[in-house]
Amino acid sequence: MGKLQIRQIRLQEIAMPLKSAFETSFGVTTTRRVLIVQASDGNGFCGYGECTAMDRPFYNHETVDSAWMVICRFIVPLLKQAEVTSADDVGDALRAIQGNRMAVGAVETAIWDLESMELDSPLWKRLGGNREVIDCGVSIGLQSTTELLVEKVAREIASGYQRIKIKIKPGQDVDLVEAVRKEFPEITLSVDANAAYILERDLDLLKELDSYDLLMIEQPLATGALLAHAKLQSQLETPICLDESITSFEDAQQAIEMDACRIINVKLGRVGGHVSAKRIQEFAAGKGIPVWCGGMLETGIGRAHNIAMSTLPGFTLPGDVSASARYWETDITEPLVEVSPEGTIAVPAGPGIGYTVKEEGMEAITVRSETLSL
Ligand code: OSB
Ligand code: MG
Repeated sequence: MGKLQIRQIRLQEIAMPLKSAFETSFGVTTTRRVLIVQASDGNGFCGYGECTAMDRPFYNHETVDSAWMVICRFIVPLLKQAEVTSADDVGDALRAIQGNRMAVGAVETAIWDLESMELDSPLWKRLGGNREVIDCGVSIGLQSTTELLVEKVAREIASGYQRIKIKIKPGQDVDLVEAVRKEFPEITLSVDANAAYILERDLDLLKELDSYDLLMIEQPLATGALLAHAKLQSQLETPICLDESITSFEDAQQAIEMDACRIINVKLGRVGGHVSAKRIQEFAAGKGIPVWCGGMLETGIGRAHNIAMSTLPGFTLPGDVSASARYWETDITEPLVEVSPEGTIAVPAGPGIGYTVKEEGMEAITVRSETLSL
């Protein structure tokens, strides 16, 4: 292993308008505020990571602002103190930090990219990936009408995506699933509630979803409600997939052992970076639990890290990693992340994340920046 030296961490907040608003049970996103982390070694190499925190604490407790503060005030000083010399050790160096996994993950993933660039090696290979194409699905937000939703589903199926996920919330659930199923009886379909249901109130409704041959029901109940998810799973045929609830290896272990889920959505940010994600997928695979890569409306940088993670052997279901052009008029990396007519992404062959960051393009949409020396 090369001796890594981290000399500088640069934070940049950019504003990226989405092509179309993305609505979930917790709210609407029209512009993505994104915190990008750049780690440099002082020898001309740098690596990039993306903080997946949103601007409001509605998906989880983190925000762009909280992550910014945690990185400046706690992560950088701890890294300095620990004199980290490999990307593998970053998580350990930061273990005193409770929660704030998206802040940690942004820095950890940037350092993985940096180290891979120094070693002139593709990140996905260094992580232990074993596939050169990944399978893709799409996540479709809540729409103003059911007809519009059905149209959107048709468009994504025509593009080749292998799995369609639609967002649901109380009042917009069984009817949407019914309409999509009626039009597309054969597609691989799942739903994502983003924690909007309550077991005691909504059990009958959730049981109704069982009759639509869904691949999974993602995060129906509250983030902390592992026990309630286990109770629900015992009354459903459809596998429950946990997203928000899984913030660490321990969460994954506990959820699997208590049968609170039968599938896991792994998000790099939510679990704190590549080492944690790798451990989770390995444990899940050992228990026969499939995992897939979730998305947080990432720019090309986060997308590239997601692609690298998705090459790990446990990622056996299509993820929410889809084409840049679905979200952005112009992305900050090149080439664009593109999806084949078969619904796959070819894993890049170049070193690091394998995509080039367009620094001038990023500068033009930068809202604030800060550079910290180590
Ligand atoms: O729950 O998976 C989710 C977007 C923002 C926050 C949470 C979620 C999502 C998505 C979109 O479903 C995934 C993507 O296309 O990036
Ligand atoms: Mg989700």
